[in-house]
Amino acid sequence: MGHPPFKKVLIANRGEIALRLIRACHELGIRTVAVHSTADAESLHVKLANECVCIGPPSPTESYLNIAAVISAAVATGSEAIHPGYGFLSENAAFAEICGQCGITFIGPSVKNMRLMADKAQARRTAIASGVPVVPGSEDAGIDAKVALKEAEAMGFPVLIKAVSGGGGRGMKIVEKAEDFERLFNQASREVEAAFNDPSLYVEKFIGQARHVEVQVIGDKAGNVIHLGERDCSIQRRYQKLIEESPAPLMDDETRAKMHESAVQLSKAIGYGSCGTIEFLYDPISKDFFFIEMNTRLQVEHPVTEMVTFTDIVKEQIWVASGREISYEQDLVRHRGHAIEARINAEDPITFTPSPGEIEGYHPPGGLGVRVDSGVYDRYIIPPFYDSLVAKIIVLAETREEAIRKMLVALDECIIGGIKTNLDLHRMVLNHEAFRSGNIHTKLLDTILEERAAKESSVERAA
Ligand code: MV4
Repeated sequence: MGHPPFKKVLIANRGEIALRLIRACHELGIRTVAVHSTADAESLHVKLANECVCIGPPSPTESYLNIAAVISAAVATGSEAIHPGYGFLSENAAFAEICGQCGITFIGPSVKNMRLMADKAQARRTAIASGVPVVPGSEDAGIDAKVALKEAEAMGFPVLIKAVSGGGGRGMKIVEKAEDFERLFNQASREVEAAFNDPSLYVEKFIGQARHVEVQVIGDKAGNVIHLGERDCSIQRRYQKLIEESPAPLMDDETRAKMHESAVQLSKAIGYGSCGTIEFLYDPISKDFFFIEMNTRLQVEHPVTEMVTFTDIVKEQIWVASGREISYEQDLVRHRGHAIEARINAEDPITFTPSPGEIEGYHPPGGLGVRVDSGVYDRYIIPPFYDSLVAKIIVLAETREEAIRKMLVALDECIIGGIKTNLDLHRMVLNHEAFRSGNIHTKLLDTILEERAAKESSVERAA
């Protein structure tokens, strides 16, 4: 089998992703260290890792985001590397830098690449320079509303004001007309200064009714980069993704290939040496696609790509972090079938507020082509301090239609008692004719929710 990439890795995360990372490490023959808050002492990641260290009280800032506590745990346990998962410290360049200074390998990209892509205006400029199509927008990021208005007028309304230090939709504002611009710009500037300690904004032409399509890439420290195809993540609400799938439906092979090529081009241009995601907006009518941002981490939805390509992205990410080259060439990546992921959250189906508490009765779905990534069990008490993701159900079938049917059966089989979940919302989306036709877009979930609200109020009127 040869020697493993590391002897011991610390998992700086919790929940389903901590389990996913522990699994990959153990398959590679790596020993694992779990870190946890006092609220997570009964969590599965603590039980399944080889060792565990309590790093603080429930509040994320005092535990999973506590750099000194995480680094101390790694040093104390003799961990050679830290995997940050997603969220928490995964895109914190200062943390990655400190890991390096302490002689610990950060399992992720270089600090330089993290800083570059965290600055969304710099990311734009880098994409333009590497020949990748980018949304028309301001060349110069800044804080001057008058200068920005000139640029907005040149590109034409509606425009989108975005935070240089934002990303993932945080701090975004749509501006429909010139009269509203200065007021919204100054308001955005104050808000993002408070949120990110950086008031810098940039402006882009707003692309409505587009799809959110992202390309999974993986690179190594020798400069090789391959892509593992794309995912459509258009089914989202307030930038929280609900359903993801691969391949993206109703996209012709030529456009698909161009998008893959663009993602590889940008990654190669920056010498990207880990797994990462290049986000695009795709307009299915004009078939244009535009780079919007790059995520320099492992993403929640990585399993759909793993299912259709039969690759283990986490294992590859660990190998390249240890300095090994990518284990296969682009031509050897084969895509088969259609995968869909449904994010099952503990939340109120109407208000979307979190619904923590004790799980009373738990039965995850199973069968051929059904994967469940979860960190919960029967009688597990979901703490109120973290995000509400309970499980990801991922299905793989020969076609999109079969994958949808498989998912509907899996949802029916899934029992999660004692708490509120979004299982019914998933059924509603998967049964919706627009979703089934493949004509999906970033506003579809809002539309489906409006239809539901209208139906319910008409039922009320009839009663
Ligand atoms: C956009 C856009 C339209 N035009 N940029 C949202 C998350 C972040 N990664 C980038 N996002 C978007 N950027 C331009 N120039 C549309 C989105 C977007 C979106 C916007 C409104 C409502 C839902 C959305 C879902 C995905 C992406």
